[in-house]
Amino acid sequence: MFDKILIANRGEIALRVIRACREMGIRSVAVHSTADSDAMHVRMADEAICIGPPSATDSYLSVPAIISACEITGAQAIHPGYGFLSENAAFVQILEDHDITFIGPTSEHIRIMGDKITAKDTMKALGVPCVPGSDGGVDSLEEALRIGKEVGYPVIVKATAGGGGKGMKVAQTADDMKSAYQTARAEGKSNFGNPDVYIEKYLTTPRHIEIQVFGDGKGKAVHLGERDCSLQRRHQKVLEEAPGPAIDAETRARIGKICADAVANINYIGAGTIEFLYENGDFYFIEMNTRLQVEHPVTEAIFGVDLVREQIRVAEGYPMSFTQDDLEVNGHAIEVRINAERLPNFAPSPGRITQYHAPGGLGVRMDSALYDGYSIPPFYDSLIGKLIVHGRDRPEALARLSRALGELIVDGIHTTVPLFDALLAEPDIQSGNYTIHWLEHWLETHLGEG
Ligand code: MV4
Repeated sequence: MFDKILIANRGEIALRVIRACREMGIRSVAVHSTADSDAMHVRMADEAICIGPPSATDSYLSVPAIISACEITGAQAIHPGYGFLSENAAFVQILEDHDITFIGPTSEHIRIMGDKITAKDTMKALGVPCVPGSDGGVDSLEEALRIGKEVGYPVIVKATAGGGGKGMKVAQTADDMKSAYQTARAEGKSNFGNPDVYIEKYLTTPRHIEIQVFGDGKGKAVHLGERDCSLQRRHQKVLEEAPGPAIDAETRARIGKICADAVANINYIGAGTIEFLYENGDFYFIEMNTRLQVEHPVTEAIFGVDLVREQIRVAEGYPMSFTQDDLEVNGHAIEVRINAERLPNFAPSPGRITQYHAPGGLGVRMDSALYDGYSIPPFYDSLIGKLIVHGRDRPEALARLSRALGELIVDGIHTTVPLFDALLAEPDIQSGNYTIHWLEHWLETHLGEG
């Protein structure tokens, strides 16, 4: 095994990785900006090293700073967490060239999946069902109009390098195509330096269902079912659950096998998520994420596995510790993302935590880097905790979530906790009857958002 791993991240996900390292007898190295000297990941790791000023560009995203920290501390591997450098192919390429192990997929797989046209071509060739649309990129307005006619309106024009909803434009009719095509191209170019776009049939009321996959890099791979992440606001997930309320065991096994076979075929290594839109009983691939995701704990809860431990194992060439036959869904899990944000507008609310009390008890997991007296710096994203509950079934998980939210105390700042109290009172949430547009609509009618 590795004897030392550097964690190129902060907050709750850095703690998540440090905890896995400690259980495996591996020493952990925290890196931090000057704004994070008092952060929990710095305290919890075996060693910590300052890598730069508050701005993430000059610290958590600085490739030279992170590689230097690795060399100074003698860490043999880097776990990137999520965000920051976790899906940066150029960074991973540098590590590959310098014999530092990246705990994650190869730079080639990151590059393929980072370009959505290439990702879709690849998945389609591997037998994964995709949204009908253009075959690859669309290079002219004339071609865009031809494809619009072919697949039928509404269609969506997407930037191949897009993300977070940027570079995505819906054309309801042919009259909208010129503007949608030009705007998507312009946004792709200005935000990501890549004007290439592709076109898909626009699905009006799908769910966002993502399949967790895991590969050993040597042609073996498994799936760990789905997560329903339809509840989003401005392309930020708010609540995630597993299994998906709309997915039965047979459907899970069918799409899961397609996904596991696909990633086995390309010798994919480590954790990955294959994202689908799910409408009228059919799955349509949209993107693949080549990292551990924020919401991975709901999958860990229902399958009883430690995904970070597995990532570390396969990165060093060990086999996965389970096969597909070992993996069985057990109960139901729900995660809510607790952000330092003030309702109704979700304005950032950094500041000093005057009192923090985490909920506990059966089936409750609180992943957070908060502590009494901690000051949340204003420089990073607003996620301050994830509350994950696990029950024997969905009603038990919902009741447990309500109970755990009641125990949670985060004083001194504003948080999104009141949102979850309100959501739990909604019949559609209680019954699992929601699509990707449900939350934005609810926020408009209940908080006057929009
Ligand atoms: C779509 C779509 C409808 N049809 N693609 C949004 C971000 C990016 N990851 C993909 N997105 C969408 N792609 C087709 N062909 C609707 C969305 C979408 C969405 C998807 C998942 C979760 C929330 C969403 C909110 C708005 C739009």
